[in-house]
Amino acid sequence: MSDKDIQKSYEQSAERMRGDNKTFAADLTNEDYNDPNLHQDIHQKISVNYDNIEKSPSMEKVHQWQREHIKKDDQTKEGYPLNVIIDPAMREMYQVVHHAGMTNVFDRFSQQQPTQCKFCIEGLSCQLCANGPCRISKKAPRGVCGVDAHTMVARNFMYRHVTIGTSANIFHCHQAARTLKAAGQHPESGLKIRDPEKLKKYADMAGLDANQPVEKLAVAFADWVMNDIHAPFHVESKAVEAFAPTQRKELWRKLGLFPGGGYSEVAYAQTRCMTNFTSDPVEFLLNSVRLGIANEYQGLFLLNIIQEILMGTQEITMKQQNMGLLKENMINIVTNGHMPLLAHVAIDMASTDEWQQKAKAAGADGIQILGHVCEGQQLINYEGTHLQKGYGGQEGEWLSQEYLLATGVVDLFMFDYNCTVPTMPIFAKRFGTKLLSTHPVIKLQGTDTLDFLPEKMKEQAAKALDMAIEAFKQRKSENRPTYIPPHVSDCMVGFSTESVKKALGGSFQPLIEQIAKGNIRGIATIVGCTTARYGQGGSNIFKITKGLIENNILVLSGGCTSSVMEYTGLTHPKAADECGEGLKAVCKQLGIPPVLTYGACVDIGKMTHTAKELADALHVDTNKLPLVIGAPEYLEQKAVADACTAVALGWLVHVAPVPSITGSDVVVKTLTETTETLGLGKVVVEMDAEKTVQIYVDHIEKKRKELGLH
Ligand code: XCC
Repeated sequence: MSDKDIQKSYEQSAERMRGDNKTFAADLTNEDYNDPNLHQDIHQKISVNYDNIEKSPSMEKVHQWQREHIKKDDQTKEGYPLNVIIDPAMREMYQVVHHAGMTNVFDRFSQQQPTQCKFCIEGLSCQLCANGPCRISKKAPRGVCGVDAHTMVARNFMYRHVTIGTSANIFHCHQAARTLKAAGQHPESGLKIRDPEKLKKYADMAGLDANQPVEKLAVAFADWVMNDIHAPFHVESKAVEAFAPTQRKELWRKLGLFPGGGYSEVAYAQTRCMTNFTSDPVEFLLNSVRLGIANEYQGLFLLNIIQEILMGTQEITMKQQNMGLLKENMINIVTNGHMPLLAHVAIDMASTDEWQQKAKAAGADGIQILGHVCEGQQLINYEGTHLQKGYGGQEGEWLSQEYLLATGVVDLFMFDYNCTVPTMPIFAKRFGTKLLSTHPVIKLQGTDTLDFLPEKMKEQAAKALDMAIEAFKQRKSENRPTYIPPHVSDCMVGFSTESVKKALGGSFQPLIEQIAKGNIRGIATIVGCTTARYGQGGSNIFKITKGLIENNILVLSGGCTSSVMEYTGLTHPKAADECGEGLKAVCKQLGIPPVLTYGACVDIGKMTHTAKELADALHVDTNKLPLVIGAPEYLEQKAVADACTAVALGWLVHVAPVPSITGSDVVVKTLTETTETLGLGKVVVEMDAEKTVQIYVDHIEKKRKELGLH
């Protein structure tokens, strides 16, 4: 067959499939692609004006405006997106990017309306086999294979959300364990074991000999973790056995939910999703809960422990957040993602006189590394990173990354998985930023990628710093215009099971007493992402959290929600004044804010740990606690896996926007009612902030009653 014949067969297929003899993408232009090589003339074409924007007022006034703004009902389509963007820096930079005509997340959300498909929104579309894609309607109540609406929705839920989210968290844990092993075997790697006591404690719980030399113990514990992750699904997980609450384990065994090795669990679950395999919808949902358990104990929980061993446990302190921390004459490195493993070695190095001198030799005042999204929320919390000279503070949430590059002063943007958007190469090219992926799991078009080699982290970190210095020199030599929005929030950070306990004088008893007295009615963990949706963009998180603290509910946050809490002032001790009387008094007495940031969305592992210790102190199972979980602006698959973790642990979990389950009443009823009757938790979906707060309050009061508290 000649090339011409092959071409012809493609054209004919395209014609058959969509009635046109070329691929659809042939109608798009170079501007519609993210490959930076297609944007040669981007500097001439896109003119950026930093003056033609409405500047945000001082932070104090911004806080006032935010509070008045969310009382009004105007976070919908009219006035979008400036009616949902409540971060003062992002408000400014959105205007810059929008006026320049560059693609950006909020404008893309608008472009996607109203084409977003209602079948997909409800979970009623399937693209698994070649008979499809199938969409369920009254006229066509089954897919071609015969699948009904309930199975389709349940299978989509597990396959598209829970398996991916679970494997991503387990993958993260796996990389952390590799790093811990390298720290034990290769001291020349720049890795340190900053918390050997924690290593001993958890190695001992794992049944290892904790009295061996620390380096050897690190290797043994890392191997133990990796072996458990890689075990078969039909062999019970040792990590779940070692770290999960006793009563929960009994329940999970009874319900057939006790997981085996994490990766194998994901493979098993995905196998069940193949066309014409499992078709019982409830099976998919229970399997999702089982994945939620692996997600926690072979993912979040262990990766948190390992990262604290490497970076040092949290310490409560005041730090700063937002774009105003960028400095025009500094070499600015922003590190993005969720695994600050290379980043923490880079911070160590950037903090040395040697590297600060190199920066000065390049004409800069110095070199600083700032964190962004969840990676940043971890760096701001760990003692081993946030006390360092080369650490510059926290930038923002995932929605702001394109706008961040548009400041023109980010010299290097390095990232691991996830939450680096695909358009970054275009922004990097337009604004002179160097991009560097630090793990091959994430490759962007036209962008350098490092192999993930923990043994070589020192060399790799040096490469990153050198790249940043070169980019800075280039920026200066071209004399490029820049603009840094001057906004900075002061925030109290560093909360974790240990640091909270320490602040309370060594035990959770004082907190339990406040809960028992009713000054604190209960605890809400408000976690996860922010979305670009109408009514969201940070606004929904802020509204709900305000409502909770006014009702004397203490809030723990993690993920991009923490950035929202930071730029709205809720992580400042002054926010105590906005609480109900009981919580206000407790916060004032302890000098803490009513929102305690635990860090990243992956730090949910620490929150569940705190909850477990509270349950232990009260001698009750975890599902008895006056505790609720919420992801008011969930975005991606890990959040859904985390919701399944919460259900496994017996908690009420609220998610918004509504996940794609509303196409099936069996699925909705199972997740929102039946699971609770089994001793598990349940899911709540509600888009209205005030109603959400009421649901939380009612649930907490119900749990208090069951505990005999008034
Ligand atoms: Fe991404 Fe974590 Fe979500 Fe933020 S919270 S949008 S996952 S960066 Ni993790």
